[in-house]
Amino acid sequence: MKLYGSQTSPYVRRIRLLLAAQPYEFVDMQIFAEGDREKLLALNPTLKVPMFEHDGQMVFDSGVIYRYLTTVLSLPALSWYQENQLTVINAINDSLVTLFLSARSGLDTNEDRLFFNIQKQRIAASMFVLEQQAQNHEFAQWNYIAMSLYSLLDWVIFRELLELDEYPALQAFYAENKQQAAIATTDPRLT
Ligand SMILES: N[C@@H](CCC(=O)N[C@@H](CS)C(=O)NCC(=O)O)C(=O)O
Repeated sequence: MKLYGSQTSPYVRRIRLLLAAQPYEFVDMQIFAEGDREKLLALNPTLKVPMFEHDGQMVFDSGVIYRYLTTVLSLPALSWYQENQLTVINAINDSLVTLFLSARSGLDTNEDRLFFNIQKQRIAASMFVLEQQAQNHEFAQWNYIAMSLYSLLDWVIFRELLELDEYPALQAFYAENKQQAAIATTDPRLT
């Protein structure tokens, strides 16, 4: 089993947390640096991480990798409710990546622009829903959904993308799970 990714990516981290007890090779790539970008392009035309290689099969996208691993590792399939939770987590993650890359491209994301405003509206609405679910203790089990949520929150803190003051239940979830397996070794601050 071989996982291609980067130390900072929250999408990669959720798979690393899932594989915490498994032997696998981690290929740490600098996806925006020239050499690794060529390697990435040769392996995956979407130019995104993570990718997963097993038994001569290459699998793209964290969600598809999870589905692949449900078979290989006999993990439980996600319920439709959990699928929706993951979609909400991914919506925040994707919009934050979009804003992050916009800022890195020299754009002022504080400008009153439709493109930036819809990302921010999606992030706020989705964070509100996750906060309510955390208040209802819906992330009490350390499963793939909780791992995905933790990876998102820690990346938000690491990159200073959002203030978490308005989300006390999500902060409590974050604090409660700091000691889980592979959290320390997958910390994005280790870059
Ligand atoms: N839907 C993908 C999203 C993966 C993704 O956006 N990864 C980011 C790193 S956090 C990436 O590779 N970004 C490169 C880019 O957007 O060019 C998944 O779940 O794996």
